[in-house]
Amino acid sequence: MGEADDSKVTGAMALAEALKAQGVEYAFGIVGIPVVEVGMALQQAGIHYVGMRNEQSACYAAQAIGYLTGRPGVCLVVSGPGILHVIGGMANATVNCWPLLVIGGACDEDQEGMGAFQEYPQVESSRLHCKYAARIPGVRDIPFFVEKAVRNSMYGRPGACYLDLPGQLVNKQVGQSQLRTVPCCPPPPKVLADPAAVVKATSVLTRAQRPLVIIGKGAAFSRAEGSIRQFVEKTGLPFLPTPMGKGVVPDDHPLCMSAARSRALLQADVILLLGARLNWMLHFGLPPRFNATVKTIQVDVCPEEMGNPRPAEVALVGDLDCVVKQLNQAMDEHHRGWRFAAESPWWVNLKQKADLNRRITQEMAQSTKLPMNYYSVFQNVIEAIPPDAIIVSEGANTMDIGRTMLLNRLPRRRLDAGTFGTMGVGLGFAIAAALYARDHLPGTKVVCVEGDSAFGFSGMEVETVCRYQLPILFIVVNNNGIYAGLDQETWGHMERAGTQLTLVSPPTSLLPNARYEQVLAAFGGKGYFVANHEELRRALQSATTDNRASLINVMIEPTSSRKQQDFDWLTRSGL
Ligand SMILES: Cc1ncc(C[n+]2csc(CCOP(=O)(O)OP(=O)(O)O)c2C)c(N)n1
Ligand SMILES: *[C@@H]1O[C@H](CO)[C@@H](O)[C@H](O)[C@H]1NC(C)=O
Ligand SMILES: *[C@@H]1O[C@H](CO)[C@@H](O)[C@H](O)[C@H]1NC(C)=O
Ligand SMILES: [Mg+2]
Repeated sequence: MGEADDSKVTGAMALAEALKAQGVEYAFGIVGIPVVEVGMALQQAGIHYVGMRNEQSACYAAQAIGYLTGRPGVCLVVSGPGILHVIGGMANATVNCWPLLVIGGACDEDQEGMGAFQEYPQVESSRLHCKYAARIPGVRDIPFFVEKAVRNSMYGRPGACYLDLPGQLVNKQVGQSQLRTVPCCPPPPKVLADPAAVVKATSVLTRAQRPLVIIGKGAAFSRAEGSIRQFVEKTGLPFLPTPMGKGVVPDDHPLCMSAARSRALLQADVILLLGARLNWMLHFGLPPRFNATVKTIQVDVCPEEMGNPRPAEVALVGDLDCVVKQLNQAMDEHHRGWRFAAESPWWVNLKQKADLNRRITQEMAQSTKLPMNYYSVFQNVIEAIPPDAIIVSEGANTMDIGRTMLLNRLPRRRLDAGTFGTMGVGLGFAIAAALYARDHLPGTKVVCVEGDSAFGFSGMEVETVCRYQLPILFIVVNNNGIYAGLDQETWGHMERAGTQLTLVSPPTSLLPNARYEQVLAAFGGKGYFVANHEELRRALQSATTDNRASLINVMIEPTSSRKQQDFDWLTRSGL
């Protein structure tokens, strides 16, 4: 091709084409100097661009897309403050092991060190929070860096990657033929576990008196639902999902022992961890929540996770789905016909405890007392929403009780505050889930269950939801506060006493009876304010069939809480 007919491309166009070539489907962000043209170029390249109202939400949406599709979503932000606003999101994606690519505009390089507009050490700031961070040196290098960042975000343990785009590159033109060409990186290569360790795992498991399988979100991410279901059904072993492992095997499967979670963890003698880490969510695998002598069989894609934080009896490194297939095969070869006895003392013990816990929960769920409690609200929600809905949730009680009450029957249908326990992720996750549902799972409803405090972190994203016509159903479980609030009357006494509210109102309290549904209504969505079960049922019936976004603001007892727990769950303060 001659110099004369070598068509020119800008940095923005080269970036968009490179992302498209790497299989990126969605980008979320907020534009400004110097990335406005990048946003437009993304759309020209056929990548869905969603303009959000806060970079954090954009970053959460992009990482949820990474989890749902297996390839990273892009988060596009401006320099300086834009980058600082996504650091939390990058950290989150890395803590959660979700692929994500953040692209930040940067000041022009010839102004660096001079106090340029929004100048900030962006690559350095990102580095701690992601797997790979680099500045793109020139337009011709863009395809190389994009492929490397996309590949790094997915390979090994997934996480966030960051690319810095100096402003002068955005509109700089080069001939198309000058771009370094890089093919689309394939999905991560699959790794198998050591065959001898696989055989050892089956012999440890089959000798166990009180075995337990824990299914984590690593299993959901690697799409291991088929092999895991086969494994638990073949072996008849009890299993527990972690919050985002819910649905890999249905929550209402007879082998699911979520209702006896504490007992199962405490008394198990062998635990098979499938893509679940022994972090705070699993109480580190240590006493008092576990038996000190429990043996663990770890299955994880990340070798560094092995033996963390306690030695593993068997360490199986590899792709979750591949390793579980290996386990299935080893069971057939070495323990053909073996099945953990359904009449064993362990099963009897677990079922007794699960039945007892279910009865207590059912009693609270059937309560007709007003104001409503969490359990009776969720009972109505689960009866009204489609069984295959994607459920997004955040809050404290709202999320914890919702994990128990809102069942998932399919994998990757629950997104919540996860490993990092971050408030503010819900709206971004819901927006990503709604786009994913629209394009990949048509007809699937997205239900976003928010505590009233949690909703406040990113509530203005409801404008984004209405702008892109995403038919999300929001349910705000409103107890007037963080963990608990005050009722209107008590608040009123305080106000009328003319006291300085900043000195006396509890730090956990929020404005009583706040009308969150009106926020959505302001942008054309449908809001409902409900204070009793009948109103809730009617609102759910109407909202689940509505093609608009809806928000049901559900007033509950301000001091409603969880059923009595055997162990405190991060509640040292007693709140
Ligand atoms: C970014 C962030 N800031 C603060 C917190 C502390 N925090 C934990 S849960 C929570 C909100 C809980 O209240 P709500 O969402 O109303 O749920 P509820 O327990 O009242 O149902 C807060 C602020 C957090 N987890 N993340
Ligand atoms: C821990 O396990 C051992 C061996 O299975 C058992 O003897 C012991 O009673 C268990 N301890 C607790 C606290 O359950
Ligand atoms: C990070 O993403 C996870 C997904 O597991 C989410 O649950 C969590 O709240 C997020 N945390 C932050 C800091 O964004
Ligand atoms: Mg609350």
